[in-house]
Amino acid sequence: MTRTRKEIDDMKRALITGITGQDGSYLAELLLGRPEYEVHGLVRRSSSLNRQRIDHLFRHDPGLRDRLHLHYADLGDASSLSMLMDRVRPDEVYNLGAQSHVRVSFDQPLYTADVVGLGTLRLLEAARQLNESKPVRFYQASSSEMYGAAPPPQGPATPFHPRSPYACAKLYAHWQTINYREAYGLFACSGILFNHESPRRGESFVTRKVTLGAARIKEGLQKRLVMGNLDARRDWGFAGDYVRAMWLMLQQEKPGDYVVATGESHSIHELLELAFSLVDLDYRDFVDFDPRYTRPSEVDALQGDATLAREVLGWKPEVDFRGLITMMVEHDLELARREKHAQTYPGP
Ligand code: NDP
Ligand code: GDR
Repeated sequence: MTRTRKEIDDMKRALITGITGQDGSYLAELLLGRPEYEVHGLVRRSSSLNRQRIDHLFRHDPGLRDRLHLHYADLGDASSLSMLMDRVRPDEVYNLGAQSHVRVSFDQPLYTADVVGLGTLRLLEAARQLNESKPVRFYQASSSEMYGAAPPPQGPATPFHPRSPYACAKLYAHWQTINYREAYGLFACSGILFNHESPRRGESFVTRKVTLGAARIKEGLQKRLVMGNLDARRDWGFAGDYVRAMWLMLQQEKPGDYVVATGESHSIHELLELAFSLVDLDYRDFVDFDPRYTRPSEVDALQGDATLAREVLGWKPEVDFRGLITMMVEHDLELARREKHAQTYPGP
């Protein structure tokens, strides 16, 4: 599709770090669904391609393909971020890139601090420099993990008490984002998002591990599911709903920080109960405990208060806990059935 000069001048350019991740893929979809956006994604080099979550955007619709561009860079490499910022000159930057696994952050604390904490600072610096010649808006993916040990419900007035190297690094990035707003007048927002999931969730996070496990056990592809602490409680929403809140934050007149959550909390027991009941099984017959999946310091209970997001952004979640887990189990059943079929198919 050829665009006129005016249409090109009116285009908004968004830069997304973490575009190959769960949230990055939904956010890219949301922005490309709006004709005024051109989307630029930061990807890091790996020995084999890791773009399953965004492949469909390139495959199906040439109109989308023309407005989606990927660039090699890394949050660990400040010069690559400055070059990227200069080349793209984005109107909006969404910083979603991270070593995002809490348990892994105990095994790799320095790497996590570097990518999550300093990586954000590197990107903020590049954005600050661009902001001197053109206004740029910045979204930081902050996390409910920053509340950590603070008892629920957690909202904007709750004091932070991080409980992992990941959470400490996110808190550093959170305060840097606020400081760039206060010190340099950068339009910088921090979204404190509670857990959000989807069929695109990484397989080692608890919801996906459970929905995949239930589906594979049902289809006879797996016998047992080995888990950690089942008493923890989380406020789980749908990632597709949560990226809408990110976008809304950058469309406001003034920058601000918002909690994004459903306000409902469930234990891992309840998650297992629901997922296995959806495939007519009782989880107690299949789940084992292994301390490998516990954390040296745990976040016991999260339940967010998203009043501000509701009142100022007009945001509310569309998918509830049951709807979310049903969506994920159905998706994973389909995957398991395909895998089973591939195993038994005798070939042409
Ligand atoms: P994912 O783990 O699915 O995606 C993380 C993304 O970051 C991937 O695209 C990954 O690339 C990229 N990445 C990792 N390391 C680097 C690096 N050194 N340089 C550049 N990119 C890198 O996370 P989610 O989509 O679930 O989360 C998005 C963001 O929101 C993260 O910052 C996360 O910490 C935060 N968050 C998530 C919540 C949730 O419940 N999902 C809740 C609150 C905050 P690659 O594909 O190459 O690995
Ligand atoms: P979390 O998500 O740590 O909240 O961080 P995760 O799904 O990993 O854990 C949630 C809770 O489940 C318990 N748990 C297990 N977790 C995993 N991964 N595997 C298990 O086998 C298991 N058994 C029990 C955990 O102990 C924990 O209490 C996610 C990430 O997306 C972060 O990037 C994000 O910032 C926060 O959500 C909000």
